[in-house]
Amino acid sequence: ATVIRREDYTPPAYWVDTVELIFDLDPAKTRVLNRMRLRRNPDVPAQALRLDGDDLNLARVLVNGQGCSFKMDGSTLVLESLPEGHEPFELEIFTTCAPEKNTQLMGLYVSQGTFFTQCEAEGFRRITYFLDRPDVMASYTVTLRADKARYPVLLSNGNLVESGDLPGPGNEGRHFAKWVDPHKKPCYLFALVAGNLVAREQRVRARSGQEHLLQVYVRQGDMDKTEHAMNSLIHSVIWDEARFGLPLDLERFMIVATSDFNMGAMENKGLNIFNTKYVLANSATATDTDFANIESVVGHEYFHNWTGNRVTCRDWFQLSLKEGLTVFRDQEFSMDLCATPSARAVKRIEDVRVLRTAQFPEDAGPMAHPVRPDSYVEINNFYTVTVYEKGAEVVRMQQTLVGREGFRRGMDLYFQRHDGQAVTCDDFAQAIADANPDSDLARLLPQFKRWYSQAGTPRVHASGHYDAATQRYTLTLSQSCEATPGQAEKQPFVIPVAVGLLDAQGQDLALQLVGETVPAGTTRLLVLTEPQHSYTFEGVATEPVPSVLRGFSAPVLLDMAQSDAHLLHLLAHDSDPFNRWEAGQRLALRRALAAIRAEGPAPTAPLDNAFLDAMRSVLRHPALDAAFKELVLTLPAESYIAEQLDVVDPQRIHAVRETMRQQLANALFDDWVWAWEQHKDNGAYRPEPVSTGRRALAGLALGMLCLAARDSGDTVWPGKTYQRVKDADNMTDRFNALSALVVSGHALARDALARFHTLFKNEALVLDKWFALQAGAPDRGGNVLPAVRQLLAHPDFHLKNPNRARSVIFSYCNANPAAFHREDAAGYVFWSDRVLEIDTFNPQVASRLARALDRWKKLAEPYRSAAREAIARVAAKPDLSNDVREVVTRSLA
Ligand code: B3K
Ligand code: ZN
Repeated sequence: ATVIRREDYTPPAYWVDTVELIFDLDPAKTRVLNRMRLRRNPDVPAQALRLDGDDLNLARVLVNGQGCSFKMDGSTLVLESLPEGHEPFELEIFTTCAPEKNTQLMGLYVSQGTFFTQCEAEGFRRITYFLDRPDVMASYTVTLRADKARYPVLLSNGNLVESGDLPGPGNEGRHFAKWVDPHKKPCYLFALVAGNLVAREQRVRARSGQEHLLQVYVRQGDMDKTEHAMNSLIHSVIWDEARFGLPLDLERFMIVATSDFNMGAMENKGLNIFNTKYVLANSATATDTDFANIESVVGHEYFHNWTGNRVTCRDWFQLSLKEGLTVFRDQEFSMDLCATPSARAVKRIEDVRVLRTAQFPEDAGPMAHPVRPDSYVEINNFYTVTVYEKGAEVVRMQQTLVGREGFRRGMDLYFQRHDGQAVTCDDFAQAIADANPDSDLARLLPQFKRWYSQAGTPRVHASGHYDAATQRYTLTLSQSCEATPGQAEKQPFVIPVAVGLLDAQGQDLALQLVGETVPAGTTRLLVLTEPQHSYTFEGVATEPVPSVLRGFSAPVLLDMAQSDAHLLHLLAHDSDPFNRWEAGQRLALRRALAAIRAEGPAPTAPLDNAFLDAMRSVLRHPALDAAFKELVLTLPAESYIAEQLDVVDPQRIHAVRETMRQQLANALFDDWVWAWEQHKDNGAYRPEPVSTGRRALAGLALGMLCLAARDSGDTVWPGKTYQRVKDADNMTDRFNALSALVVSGHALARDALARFHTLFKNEALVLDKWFALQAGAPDRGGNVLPAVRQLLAHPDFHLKNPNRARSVIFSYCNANPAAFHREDAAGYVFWSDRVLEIDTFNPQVASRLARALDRWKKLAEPYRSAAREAIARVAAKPDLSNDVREVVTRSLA
């Protein structure tokens, strides 16, 4: 396997101006005629044309209509004797491929009798020979030909210009459709779909007056689950015009759902292809979380139309140029759709929670890489939380530094400069800075860009000092960042730290830095650029309580010696909802860590009355939203707790957290009853933030009541919960009730699971939840692994379907630490078997699973050695995919 390096980038030796593709679609043998107009790139020394290919059967190559000599270099097609000079020439390549044998789900494949494509990052080479790199942008004309009865719907990018029955002998029952994409694009945005599908349609009129046709294509029978996706799409179109002035640039915009998909969705120009999980929803089958995810993924793919498609990446190292920016955009979209500041804050907290529980560990582990990586073996391994979520934070910091309006100006300039181009992360940051010449970003740009080049999560240490005599408060911030693979030394980052000070009544102080004549606001943005800097506020009458890193203004670890009293004060009063939530998390974390570190058996009551009272006050608070309460009352995840420890004993962490949950359940019993009664009824189901929050809190309460019942032997609450499984009128409430029984391990769980399965046996996405719940259930004496093995043998289990594989195997290996990390190492053996098995047919899914043991070096014995052995066992297989090989090699390094 070769290492690809960013510094080795050179422009392509040839440009492809136009591509004409003709497909004769057949699951066993699809014929592809690819007619291109190419010309030599005058800026590059003359050289052979090297076209990427993978798993293709080559039948014919013609240059300007004449046969021509070629050779193969591995799977690369090499043409040495092409016309000299810079005149365009025509190259015609005829290949075949076998879509029904394509289990990788990259390139052209068949899912439930329908043809789909997935080309990003390097799948187009599995369809035809091509310069498969994002900086080669061409105009596409695509003709699809297929059996009309089996494939009545034929779709590709752009506009439909012609369709009809195919004439002539041999074409009986066959038809065709011809599509022209008016926009140039890199080949990774190519797509086709052919099958028996139906569409929900909606016409919308843009500000310019132009009409557009929006379509959501699904299988017959799924139409009743398309309304929310369509609404999300309409909102996306409106939002991108309103917030960024970016209109839809096509007559028609299509979304197509498939149940076999490696990831969430794909932004192919005008023809987005989606995992059904992010399209199909109605109140009976989808939870509030599903509805929210659909909204943000539909938004995300739509927003790519400008950030990714109109302006694309020069090379794959620049992936975050489109992904970080588009995640930022979808986060802002979901926030802007919130009616209240509180709902916005809840969304922000959820996003930060993902960053901290998934990206921070990545940044501290063997796969750590900068937002703009320097090298890769397999690019598909770099569609990571670092490139996506940390990348989004890096864009967010730019917005923070130049302000919301300044950021809009920067985006305008970015499109003015780069529309139609393939560019770099530098080009993006430069545009934002150039549009805001007086900003801190412009002043600090080279240093700011270290966020793109340096891996690792910076640590900010904060300490405050109050001087009563001078009525001054000094906050000292310092920064550091641990070494990551290949980067021993780190230079200081530009870290925007939003700070507030609370008085003894919990009110925000007006803040005045020394040297200023008047106070300016209650939240100040301190921009830390040095290793250490002190900021002094004056006119501070009494010792304040600092609220540091409000809104999580930078993706850093914050170290601060905060007393319980200060944290309780923040939890009770902070006007910044993020830090208010964070104070509760810190109080809980502190108690968890103390119990984990304590000598001897884990303490039976890690939570003190001060903490429990504070939690009760939040739960009963008359003014706080239910959604926010649910976040505060949820303890930090086991994986998040693990990250705070140098040596990780997953069993101990689990035991302590479970004890804390039990204590919270018992001590607040009456309050949980109250919370349940107050929030359980919400009228007709609507997936909007207020009732979503109420359902979440009711669900948490029910879970707690079932836990409490387990301790007390009470049967009333499990009984009520079972009743809820039976008669809930929406999936959120039903699934929360089912989870409460399963998680508390109540005897009724068995029956409830069976009943649930019977009800939803024909709903694939609901069955995924059913599988995932069982594979993710709390371990009781090692019972989960045997249950997981049984689930794999269940008639509804299909290993080759990524969603189903993830629902069982990932839920167990990646999301159930105490069940997975077993003293007998059986979890690891199971993991290595599945990685090896899946790698034989779908390397991308296998490679994701391979990362379940990323953090093995932190594990306590006997886990550590056993984990290492399991990884070595995977690595020992000689014919691993590049995908898995890269992950296990880095893990063992
Ligand atoms: N751009 C695609 C991801 C493609 C993943 C390729 N392994 C989806 C997205 O980020 O919108
Ligand atoms: Zn994306």
